[in-house]
Formats: sequence, C-alpha cells, structure tokens
Amino acid sequence: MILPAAAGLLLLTAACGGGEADDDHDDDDAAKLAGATVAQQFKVELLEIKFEPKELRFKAGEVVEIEFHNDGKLVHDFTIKKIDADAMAMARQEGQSGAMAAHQEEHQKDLALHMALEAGDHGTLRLRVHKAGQYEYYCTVAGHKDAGMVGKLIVSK
Ligand SMILES: [Cu+2]
Repeated sequence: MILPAAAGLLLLTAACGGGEADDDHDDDDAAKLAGATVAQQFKVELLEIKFEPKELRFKAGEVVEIEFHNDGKLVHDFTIKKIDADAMAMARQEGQSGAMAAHQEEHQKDLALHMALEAGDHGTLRLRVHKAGQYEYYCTVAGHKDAGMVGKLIVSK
C-alpha cells in the first residue's frame, strides 16, 4: 500500500448486458455495491505483456473487489466484452478515495466492462457477477491480447 499513484484513468462501462437500455444503470450499480459486504479481494497487476494473475475465482452473486495496478510502462486496460454484472469503479488519489462510474458508451459500446490505467496508476473495481461461467478478460491495446494479455474470471454457482 505504498505506491504513490496519481489518479488513474478509469473508464467503466458498467455491464448493461441483455440489451436493457437504462440510463441510470450505473448509478443503480454504484448504490447497490457501495454498501455491500465484500466477500473477496483480489489484486491484479497489468504488465508487459500480461495480467498477473491470469485467473480469478469467485462465486456468482458475491461482491468482490479487484485492485488493478499498472506496474508496466505502457497504458493497459482490463476489459470484458460481455458479462452480466453490477460494477463500480473506485478511483484512488493521494489522500482521497472516491467512487466514480462513468458510462463511456460512445467509445466503448461493445464492451461490458472496461478499465484503463496509465503506467504506474492503480484503481479498484467492485463487481458482482450475476451468472456462473467463465469470462475472458483482456487488454484492448493493439497487439496486447495477441501477445498473451488475457485472463479469465471463473465464476462458480
Ligand atoms: Cu495492455
């Protein structure tokens, strides 16, 4: 907990899966998750060129927190293309811990979950996945996925 990270670039396209259009969806997610009990916490490093670890295991319906650290030299992101989940991004700055959830629909409309971090930054995602299954996460920066920057959420019942 010593990393003096500046405010990261956090973009969150909260999972509006299933095609329900609801402009207040993100706010609802944040409200539901803000006071929730966190069942598990994870830390994921973003590096050249991989995620560490490459697998996260938890249960459907439980609230987990994933802390992302970009310990690399490039911008990286954590992206899941399709997932039915409540999500809330929490930005951390020095001396401050704030929550923000921004809908980036115009840029990331194909992505359910997207969090980008500049080199050296970190940020936290609070997440509740509704359905058991395996969900691939990857980095959308050109070439990174092909180079192996992929991983898996393994969500059990
Ligand atoms: Cu990357």
